[in-house]
Amino acid sequence: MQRRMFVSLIAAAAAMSFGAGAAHAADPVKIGFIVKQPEEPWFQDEWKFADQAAKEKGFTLVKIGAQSGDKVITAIDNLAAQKAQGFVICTPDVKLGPGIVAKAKADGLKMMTVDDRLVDGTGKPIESVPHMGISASKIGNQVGQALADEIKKRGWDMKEVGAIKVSFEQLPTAHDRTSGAVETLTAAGFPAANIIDAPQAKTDTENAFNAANIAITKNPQFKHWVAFGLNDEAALGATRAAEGRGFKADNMIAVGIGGSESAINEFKKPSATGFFGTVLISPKRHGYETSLDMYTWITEGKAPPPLTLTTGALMERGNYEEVRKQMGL
Ligand code: FCA
Repeated sequence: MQRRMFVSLIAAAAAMSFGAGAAHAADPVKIGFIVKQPEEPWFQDEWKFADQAAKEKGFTLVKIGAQSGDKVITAIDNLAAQKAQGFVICTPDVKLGPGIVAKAKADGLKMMTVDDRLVDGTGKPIESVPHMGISASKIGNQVGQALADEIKKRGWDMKEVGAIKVSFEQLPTAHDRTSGAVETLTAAGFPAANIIDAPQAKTDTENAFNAANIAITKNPQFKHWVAFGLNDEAALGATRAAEGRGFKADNMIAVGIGGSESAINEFKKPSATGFFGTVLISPKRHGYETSLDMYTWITEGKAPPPLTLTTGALMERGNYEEVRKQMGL
Protein backbone atom coordinates (compact mmCIF):
# COMPACT_ATOMS: atom_id res chain seq x y z
CA MET A 1 0.00 0.00 0.00
CA GLN A 2 2.68 2.44 1.03
CA ARG A 3 4.79 1.38 -1.91
CA ARG A 4 1.94 1.97 -4.35
CA MET A 5 1.43 5.48 -2.98
CA PHE A 6 5.13 6.18 -3.37
CA VAL A 7 5.03 5.07 -7.01
CA SER A 8 2.06 7.26 -7.83
CA LEU A 9 3.75 10.19 -6.12
CA ILE A 10 6.76 9.74 -8.36
CA ALA A 11 4.47 9.60 -11.39
CA ALA A 12 2.74 12.80 -10.34
CA ALA A 13 6.05 14.55 -9.80
CA ALA A 14 7.28 13.41 -13.20
CA ALA A 15 4.12 14.69 -14.88
CA MET A 16 4.51 18.01 -13.09
CA SER A 17 8.10 18.45 -14.13
CA PHE A 18 7.03 18.08 -17.76
CA GLY A 19 4.52 20.84 -17.26
CA ALA A 20 0.75 20.82 -17.49
CA GLY A 21 -1.16 18.91 -20.17
CA ALA A 22 0.35 15.54 -19.32
CA ALA A 23 -0.89 13.90 -22.53
CA HIS A 24 1.62 15.88 -24.56
CA ALA A 25 4.20 16.40 -21.86
CA ALA A 26 7.04 15.08 -23.99
CA ASP A 27 5.99 17.14 -26.98
CA PRO A 28 5.40 20.76 -26.01
CA VAL A 29 2.92 22.57 -28.21
CA LYS A 30 4.42 25.23 -30.45
CA ILE A 31 2.31 27.36 -32.77
CA GLY A 32 3.46 29.88 -35.37
CA PHE A 33 1.56 33.12 -36.06
CA ILE A 34 2.69 34.60 -39.37
CA VAL A 35 1.47 38.05 -40.44
CA LYS A 36 2.04 40.04 -43.62
CA GLN A 37 2.52 43.48 -42.06
CA PRO A 38 3.91 43.21 -38.53
CA GLU A 39 4.23 47.00 -38.15
CA GLU A 40 0.46 47.51 -38.57
CA PRO A 41 -1.36 47.95 -35.21
CA TRP A 42 -4.07 45.47 -36.24
CA PHE A 43 -1.47 42.69 -36.51
CA GLN A 44 0.27 43.79 -33.31
CA ASP A 45 -3.09 43.38 -31.60
CA GLU A 46 -3.68 39.96 -33.14
CA TRP A 47 -0.31 38.88 -31.78
CA LYS A 48 -1.11 40.34 -28.38
CA PHE A 49 -4.29 38.27 -28.11
CA ALA A 50 -2.57 35.17 -29.50
CA ASP A 51 0.01 35.62 -26.73
CA GLN A 52 -2.83 35.69 -24.24
CA ALA A 53 -4.06 32.30 -25.50
CA ALA A 54 -0.50 30.93 -25.33
CA LYS A 55 -0.18 32.04 -21.73
CA GLU A 56 -3.51 30.57 -20.74
CA LYS A 57 -2.93 27.19 -22.39
CA GLY A 58 0.80 27.00 -21.80
CA PHE A 59 1.95 26.66 -25.42
CA THR A 60 4.76 28.49 -27.16
CA LEU A 61 3.77 31.12 -29.73
CA VAL A 62 6.28 31.95 -32.47
CA LYS A 63 5.47 35.32 -34.03
CA ILE A 64 6.84 35.86 -37.51
CA GLY A 65 6.47 38.81 -39.91
CA ALA A 66 6.54 37.71 -43.56
CA GLN A 67 6.15 40.45 -46.15
CA SER A 68 6.89 38.23 -49.17
CA GLY A 69 6.31 34.72 -50.47
CA ASP A 70 9.95 33.80 -49.89
CA LYS A 71 9.67 34.84 -46.27
CA VAL A 72 6.53 32.75 -45.82
CA ILE A 73 8.28 29.63 -47.13
CA THR A 74 11.32 30.26 -44.91
CA ALA A 75 9.02 30.86 -41.94
CA ILE A 76 7.22 27.54 -42.45
CA ASP A 77 10.55 25.68 -42.74
CA ASN A 78 11.79 27.38 -39.57
CA LEU A 79 8.66 26.39 -37.70
CA ALA A 80 9.09 22.79 -38.81
CA ALA A 81 12.76 22.82 -37.74
CA GLN A 82 11.66 24.12 -34.32
CA LYS A 83 9.17 21.24 -34.06
CA ALA A 84 6.09 23.42 -34.18
CA GLN A 85 2.91 21.47 -34.93
CA GLY A 86 0.92 24.17 -36.70
CA PHE A 87 0.52 27.82 -37.62
CA VAL A 88 -1.98 30.60 -38.24
CA ILE A 89 -1.21 32.89 -41.16
CA CYS A 90 -2.26 36.18 -42.77
CA THR A 91 -0.40 35.84 -46.04
CA PRO A 92 1.26 38.73 -47.93
CA ASP A 93 -0.41 37.46 -51.13
CA VAL A 94 -3.47 35.22 -51.29
CA LYS A 95 -2.35 33.84 -54.67
CA LEU A 96 0.46 32.03 -52.87
CA GLY A 97 -2.30 29.72 -51.63
CA PRO A 98 -1.42 26.42 -53.35
CA GLY A 99 2.30 26.89 -52.60
CA ILE A 100 1.70 27.57 -48.90
CA VAL A 101 -0.66 24.61 -48.58
CA ALA A 102 1.89 22.31 -50.26
CA LYS A 103 4.72 23.58 -48.07
CA ALA A 104 2.76 23.11 -44.83
CA LYS A 105 1.80 19.61 -45.92
CA ALA A 106 5.38 18.68 -46.84
CA ASP A 107 6.57 19.95 -43.45
CA GLY A 108 3.75 18.16 -41.63
CA LEU A 109 2.25 21.32 -40.13
CA LYS A 110 -1.41 22.08 -39.55
CA MET A 111 -2.45 25.48 -40.87
CA MET A 112 -5.33 27.90 -40.75
CA THR A 113 -5.66 31.38 -42.26
CA VAL A 114 -6.78 34.61 -40.68
CA ASP A 115 -8.03 37.87 -42.28
CA ASP A 116 -6.98 37.09 -45.87
CA ARG A 117 -8.22 33.84 -47.38
CA LEU A 118 -5.98 31.85 -49.73
CA VAL A 119 -7.12 31.32 -53.31
CA ASP A 120 -6.29 28.61 -55.83
CA GLY A 121 -5.02 29.03 -59.39
CA THR A 122 -8.49 30.03 -60.60
CA GLY A 123 -9.01 32.62 -57.86
CA LYS A 124 -11.44 30.51 -55.82
CA PRO A 125 -11.01 30.32 -52.03
CA ILE A 126 -9.16 27.22 -50.84
CA GLU A 127 -11.91 25.74 -48.71
CA SER A 128 -9.84 22.93 -47.24
CA VAL A 129 -7.92 25.44 -45.10
CA PRO A 130 -9.91 26.64 -42.06
CA HIS A 131 -10.33 30.41 -42.15
CA MET A 132 -11.40 33.27 -39.93
CA GLY A 133 -12.09 36.55 -41.70
CA ILE A 134 -14.38 39.54 -41.38
CA SER A 135 -17.81 39.68 -43.05
CA ALA A 136 -16.30 41.98 -45.63
CA SER A 137 -19.34 43.08 -47.67
CA LYS A 138 -21.48 43.72 -44.61
CA ILE A 139 -18.75 45.73 -42.94
CA GLY A 140 -18.31 47.65 -46.20
CA ASN A 141 -22.05 48.37 -46.10
CA GLN A 142 -21.61 49.78 -42.59
CA VAL A 143 -18.85 52.09 -43.87
CA GLY A 144 -21.04 53.30 -46.75
CA GLN A 145 -23.97 53.88 -44.40
CA ALA A 146 -21.83 55.89 -41.98
CA LEU A 147 -20.58 58.08 -44.85
CA ALA A 148 -24.06 58.61 -46.29
CA ASP A 149 -25.51 59.45 -42.87
CA GLU A 150 -22.80 62.01 -42.14
CA ILE A 151 -23.05 63.63 -45.60
CA LYS A 152 -26.78 64.08 -45.00
CA LYS A 153 -26.27 65.32 -41.47
CA ARG A 154 -23.94 68.01 -42.77
CA GLY A 155 -26.42 68.96 -45.46
CA TRP A 156 -23.89 68.60 -48.28
CA ASP A 157 -25.14 68.51 -51.85
CA MET A 158 -24.02 65.05 -53.03
CA LYS A 159 -23.28 66.41 -56.50
CA GLU A 160 -20.49 68.46 -54.95
CA VAL A 161 -18.92 65.59 -53.03
CA GLY A 162 -16.16 63.34 -54.33
CA ALA A 163 -15.57 59.89 -52.82
CA ILE A 164 -12.07 58.46 -52.71
CA LYS A 165 -12.20 54.71 -52.95
CA VAL A 166 -8.76 53.55 -51.89
CA SER A 167 -8.71 50.17 -53.60
CA PHE A 168 -6.61 47.02 -53.52
CA GLU A 169 -8.42 44.78 -55.96
CA GLN A 170 -6.01 41.83 -55.84
CA LEU A 171 -7.19 41.02 -52.31
CA PRO A 172 -10.74 39.59 -52.31
CA THR A 173 -11.61 40.83 -48.81
CA ALA A 174 -10.49 44.34 -49.85
CA HIS A 175 -12.61 44.16 -52.99
CA ASP A 176 -15.64 43.01 -50.99
CA ARG A 177 -15.20 45.71 -48.33
CA THR A 178 -14.96 48.61 -50.79
CA SER A 179 -17.72 47.19 -53.02
CA GLY A 180 -19.98 47.00 -49.98
CA ALA A 181 -19.29 50.64 -49.22
CA VAL A 182 -19.97 51.69 -52.83
CA GLU A 183 -23.21 49.70 -52.88
CA THR A 184 -24.63 51.38 -49.79
CA LEU A 185 -23.35 54.83 -50.69
CA THR A 186 -24.95 54.76 -54.14
CA ALA A 187 -28.15 53.24 -52.74
CA ALA A 188 -28.34 56.32 -50.51
CA GLY A 189 -28.30 58.53 -53.60
CA PHE A 190 -24.58 59.22 -53.97
CA PRO A 191 -23.69 59.69 -57.66
CA ALA A 192 -21.62 56.72 -58.88
CA ALA A 193 -19.68 59.03 -61.19
CA ASN A 194 -18.30 60.91 -58.17
CA ILE A 195 -16.59 57.80 -56.82
CA ILE A 196 -12.93 58.09 -57.74
CA ASP A 197 -10.91 54.91 -57.80
CA ALA A 198 -7.54 55.33 -56.05
CA PRO A 199 -5.61 52.06 -56.36
CA GLN A 200 -2.88 51.54 -53.81
CA ALA A 201 0.24 49.42 -54.34
CA LYS A 202 0.36 48.16 -50.75
CA THR A 203 -2.19 48.25 -47.94
CA ASP A 204 -0.39 50.80 -45.74
CA THR A 205 -0.90 54.49 -44.97
CA GLU A 206 1.85 55.74 -47.26
CA ASN A 207 0.49 53.99 -50.32
CA ALA A 208 -3.04 55.13 -49.50
CA PHE A 209 -1.75 58.69 -49.14
CA ASN A 210 -0.15 58.57 -52.58
CA ALA A 211 -3.23 57.04 -54.20
CA ALA A 212 -5.60 59.56 -52.60
CA ASN A 213 -3.33 62.48 -53.47
CA ILE A 214 -3.58 61.67 -57.16
CA ALA A 215 -7.37 61.28 -56.93
CA ILE A 216 -7.77 64.71 -55.31
CA THR A 217 -5.36 66.45 -57.67
CA LYS A 218 -7.13 65.10 -60.72
CA ASN A 219 -10.57 66.16 -59.47
CA PRO A 220 -10.54 69.82 -58.47
CA GLN A 221 -14.29 70.10 -59.17
CA PHE A 222 -15.38 68.77 -55.76
CA LYS A 223 -16.18 71.00 -52.80
CA HIS A 224 -16.06 68.20 -50.20
CA TRP A 225 -14.57 64.73 -49.99
CA VAL A 226 -15.35 61.42 -48.34
CA ALA A 227 -13.01 58.42 -48.30
CA PHE A 228 -12.95 54.72 -47.56
CA GLY A 229 -10.79 51.67 -48.19
CA LEU A 230 -10.04 48.24 -46.77
CA ASN A 231 -8.63 49.36 -43.42
CA ASP A 232 -7.85 52.32 -41.16
CA GLU A 233 -4.53 52.87 -42.92
CA ALA A 234 -6.40 53.49 -46.20
CA ALA A 235 -8.75 55.99 -44.57
CA LEU A 236 -5.87 57.67 -42.72
CA GLY A 237 -3.73 58.01 -45.85
CA ALA A 238 -6.68 59.66 -47.60
CA THR A 239 -7.26 61.92 -44.57
CA ARG A 240 -3.64 63.11 -44.64
CA ALA A 241 -3.73 63.66 -48.42
CA ALA A 242 -6.93 65.70 -48.12
CA GLU A 243 -5.46 67.77 -45.29
CA GLY A 244 -2.49 68.58 -47.48
CA ARG A 245 -4.92 69.92 -50.06
CA GLY A 246 -6.87 72.00 -47.56
CA PHE A 247 -9.75 69.60 -46.88
CA LYS A 248 -9.83 69.39 -43.09
CA ALA A 249 -12.40 67.97 -40.66
CA ASP A 250 -15.25 70.14 -41.90
CA ASN A 251 -14.78 69.15 -45.55
CA MET A 252 -13.65 65.57 -45.32
CA ILE A 253 -15.30 62.43 -43.94
CA ALA A 254 -13.13 59.31 -43.92
CA VAL A 255 -14.35 56.05 -42.44
CA GLY A 256 -11.93 53.17 -41.90
CA ILE A 257 -12.13 49.53 -40.87
CA GLY A 258 -10.13 48.26 -37.89
CA GLY A 259 -10.28 50.36 -34.76
CA SER A 260 -6.78 49.60 -33.49
CA GLU A 261 -4.20 52.11 -32.36
CA SER A 262 -4.03 54.05 -35.64
CA ALA A 263 -7.70 54.97 -35.28
CA ILE A 264 -7.58 55.56 -31.54
CA ASN A 265 -4.62 57.95 -31.85
CA GLU A 266 -6.62 59.93 -34.36
CA PHE A 267 -9.65 60.14 -32.06
CA LYS A 268 -7.42 61.23 -29.19
CA LYS A 269 -6.17 64.32 -31.01
CA PRO A 270 -7.42 67.51 -29.32
CA SER A 271 -9.46 68.55 -32.35
CA ALA A 272 -11.31 66.43 -34.89
CA THR A 273 -9.63 65.47 -38.17
CA GLY A 274 -11.11 64.20 -41.44
CA PHE A 275 -10.89 60.69 -39.99
CA PHE A 276 -14.50 60.62 -38.88
CA GLY A 277 -14.96 57.02 -37.82
CA THR A 278 -14.10 53.38 -38.26
CA VAL A 279 -15.85 50.04 -38.12
CA LEU A 280 -14.30 48.29 -35.16
CA ILE A 281 -13.44 44.66 -35.83
CA SER A 282 -12.10 42.19 -33.29
CA PRO A 283 -8.35 41.47 -33.10
CA LYS A 284 -9.24 39.44 -30.01
CA ARG A 285 -11.31 36.96 -31.97
CA HIS A 286 -8.81 36.90 -34.83
CA GLY A 287 -5.77 36.46 -32.57
CA TYR A 288 -6.98 34.64 -29.46
CA GLU A 289 -9.62 32.44 -31.03
CA THR A 290 -7.55 31.31 -34.02
CA SER A 291 -4.60 30.36 -31.76
CA LEU A 292 -6.92 28.50 -29.45
CA ASP A 293 -8.51 26.73 -32.45
CA MET A 294 -5.05 25.65 -33.57
CA TYR A 295 -4.16 24.49 -30.06
CA THR A 296 -7.32 22.36 -29.84
CA TRP A 297 -6.59 20.91 -33.29
CA ILE A 298 -3.08 19.92 -32.21
CA THR A 299 -3.94 18.57 -28.78
CA GLU A 300 -7.37 17.02 -29.41
CA GLY A 301 -7.36 16.43 -33.15
CA LYS A 302 -10.45 18.59 -33.56
CA ALA A 303 -10.15 20.80 -36.67
CA PRO A 304 -11.33 24.45 -36.52
CA PRO A 305 -14.63 25.40 -38.21
CA PRO A 306 -14.03 25.67 -41.98
CA LEU A 307 -15.17 29.31 -42.12
CA THR A 308 -15.82 31.91 -39.43
CA LEU A 309 -16.83 35.45 -40.37
CA THR A 310 -16.71 38.11 -37.68
CA THR A 311 -18.76 41.29 -37.42
CA GLY A 312 -17.97 44.95 -36.73
CA ALA A 313 -19.43 48.01 -35.06
CA LEU A 314 -19.14 51.65 -36.10
CA MET A 315 -17.23 53.83 -33.69
CA GLU A 316 -16.54 57.54 -33.74
CA ARG A 317 -14.50 60.08 -31.87
CA GLY A 318 -17.24 60.53 -29.28
CA ASN A 319 -17.91 56.90 -28.42
CA TYR A 320 -14.83 54.83 -29.22
CA GLU A 321 -14.04 53.86 -25.65
CA GLU A 322 -17.55 52.63 -25.07
CA VAL A 323 -17.73 50.67 -28.35
CA ARG A 324 -14.37 49.02 -27.69
CA LYS A 325 -15.50 48.03 -24.23
CA GLN A 326 -18.66 46.49 -25.67
CA MET A 327 -16.47 44.31 -27.91
CA GLY A 328 -14.41 43.24 -24.91
CA LEU A 329 -11.34 45.29 -25.86
C1 FCA B 1 -6.57 42.58 -44.04
C2 FCA B 1 -6.08 44.00 -43.96
C3 FCA B 1 -5.78 44.37 -42.52
C4 FCA B 1 -6.97 44.05 -41.62
C5 FCA B 1 -7.35 42.60 -41.77
C6 FCA B 1 -8.56 42.23 -40.96
O1 FCA B 1 -5.51 41.71 -43.80
O2 FCA B 1 -4.92 44.19 -44.74
O3 FCA B 1 -5.48 45.74 -42.43
O4 FCA B 1 -8.05 44.85 -41.99
O5 FCA B 1 -7.63 42.30 -43.13
